[in-house]
Amino acid sequence: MALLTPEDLENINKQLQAADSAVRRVTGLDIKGVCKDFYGTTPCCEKVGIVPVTSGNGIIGSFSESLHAIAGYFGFDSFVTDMPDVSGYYEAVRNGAQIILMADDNTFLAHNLKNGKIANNQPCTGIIYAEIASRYLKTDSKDVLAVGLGKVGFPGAAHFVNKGFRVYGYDADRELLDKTVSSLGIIPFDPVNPDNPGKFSIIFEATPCADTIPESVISENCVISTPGIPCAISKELQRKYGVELIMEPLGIGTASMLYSVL
Ligand code: NAI
Ligand code: 2YC
Ligand code: MG
Repeated sequence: MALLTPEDLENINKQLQAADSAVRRVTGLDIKGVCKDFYGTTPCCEKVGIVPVTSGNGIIGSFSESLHAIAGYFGFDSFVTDMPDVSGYYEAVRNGAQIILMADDNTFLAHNLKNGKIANNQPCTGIIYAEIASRYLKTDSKDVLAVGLGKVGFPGAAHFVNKGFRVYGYDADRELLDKTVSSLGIIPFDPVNPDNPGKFSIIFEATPCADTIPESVISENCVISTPGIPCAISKELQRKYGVELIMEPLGIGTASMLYSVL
């Protein structure tokens, strides 16, 4: 499980603002607008209780504080409990939290105690990054390259399929790629196969590796929507092709979770 580091979360507000500007350029809406339109929900004074969790690798420096800043950025009233774990959960409920946010090493959840809705960060992240890319205003292409088909990538690829895109998928795990091809009906991407489209205007990446997008598939002004950490392309390639990069370590996925449980 690729865990966030405090370095990933530095200047989270600045990272969120930069991502919001990119989302606006790509879709015409800000992150809030995409979430509102996609989920059909609007926040109305739900209080968010953020509970630090000490299990496994333990508390990640600035993770809870980053969630507090992210919740505030999207207009939610939130607080981080003084206590972690079970005591923290109790403290959150006693202090009026309607939505609980908490994460161990495997699951990051949002749970709305009032309506019972619950969300998992991995599918919520894959789906919202795919939704943003699917709204790219500057292309009418319905071809998408999806690299990385795991817990975040698979739901993202499935979302593109559900929206009627032709998805070319690639994953380093051959067995996983074969399973995804048969379950989603996507086309296995092979960089050297002449039948595959050469270049894409919409690329989605969700891997824990850097530089996973080959230069050969990058078209001028394409959108690369990638929750994957570290970044899927170099700054040099981003500049060379005028790539619109949608990439942020935690906030876009968290907004997707919150809007999905309202
Ligand atoms: P996962 O391990 O379930 O899936 C990753 C997939 O990428 C695997 O199937 C693996 O075979 C594949 N892969 C690895 N290297 C590859 C390469 N060079 N080329 C093609 N495929 C390759 O991991 P998960 O949970 O889906 O997370 C993916 C990434 O997204 C991680 O870096 C994680 O930290 C990040 N993440 C980011 C979030 C955000 O809000 N930005 C939220 C959640 C996860
Ligand atoms: O500080 C805490 O409460 C820790 N227990 C938080 C652990 C989060 C572990 N998960 C991750 O780092 C990744 C993130 C990208 C979001 C989902 N998984
Ligand atoms: Mg994010």
